Amino acid sequence: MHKLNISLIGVPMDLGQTRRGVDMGPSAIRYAGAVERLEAMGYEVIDEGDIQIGVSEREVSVDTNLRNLSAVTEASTKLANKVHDVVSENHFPLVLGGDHSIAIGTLAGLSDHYENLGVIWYDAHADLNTGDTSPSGNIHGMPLAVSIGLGHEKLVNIRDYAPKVKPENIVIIGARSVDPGERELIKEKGIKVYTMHEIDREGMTKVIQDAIIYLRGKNVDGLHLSLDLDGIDPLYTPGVGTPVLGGITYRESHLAMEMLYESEMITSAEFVEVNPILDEKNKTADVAVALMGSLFGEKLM
Ligand code: EXY
Ligand code: MN
Ligand code: MN
Ligand code: MN
Repeated sequence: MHKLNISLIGVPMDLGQTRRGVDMGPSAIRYAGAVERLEAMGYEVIDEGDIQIGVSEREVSVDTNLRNLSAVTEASTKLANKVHDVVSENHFPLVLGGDHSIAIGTLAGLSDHYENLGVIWYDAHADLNTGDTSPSGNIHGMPLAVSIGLGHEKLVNIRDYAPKVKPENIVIIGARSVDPGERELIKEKGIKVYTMHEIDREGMTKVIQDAIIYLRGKNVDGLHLSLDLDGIDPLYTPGVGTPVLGGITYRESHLAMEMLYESEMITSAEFVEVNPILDEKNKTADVAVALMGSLFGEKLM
């Protein structure tokens, strides 16, 4: 990652799931020193402020089981337009969530800048549900499906094009809670997944090396990192809405970020699902900021 100016975009979104507090994620991450950390490394950081999020719908929609569909669509569209503008200015978009439904907007704003965008999805979950397979109706379990063109047409067609990403350009890292419908889709679409099994067995070094070789082989011309803090073990990141035991360690995550920096492939990133109400002394936001340091090239010596 060359020293592009970084545009920080906050997305105080909690409508993609049902737990309160994740809308305070951007504040918690700023409070943990994101801007200062990156500036200390020599980057120019432009804090673009927060995307305005509407309120959830009062009435339950009759034609869909997706919660808060209109409000999520509206916010995703605003975010997509903002991300699009930031990339047009040749800035690096660094998006702060908010629940993971925001990735719908981020990817919609990014993808038409690239011929062949790649995505690394660092997460305990696959986020590949559609309205038909979702056990919850929560849109934060759906953004990756939406980005490959599957799901509600309102979400799929944000910025009037679809799909945003090719399934073969996606690498999921850290998966350990995958629903049956998601598992089928992974097989059907040939999505590359490194579960906790591969991380335990081969180690994070091999997993990231392989992921980089795989994505280079796909000739991606941009690479987005979508980092859900629940990918990491809740021991280190307790402030998330859907924690799953047995996750990636803090050190493995730093190593992953350092190797991604060294690859010089990352062109955008988002850090999502930080929920300060569920957290212990802003620990999860602190981890997010520490990992940002490694992703942007901070050295120990
Ligand atoms: N797979 C479950 C669902 O769709 O409801 C849980 C999704 C959690 C999504 C978190 C943010 O990554
Ligand atoms: Mn500029
Ligand atoms: Mn997620
Ligand atoms: Mn998750």
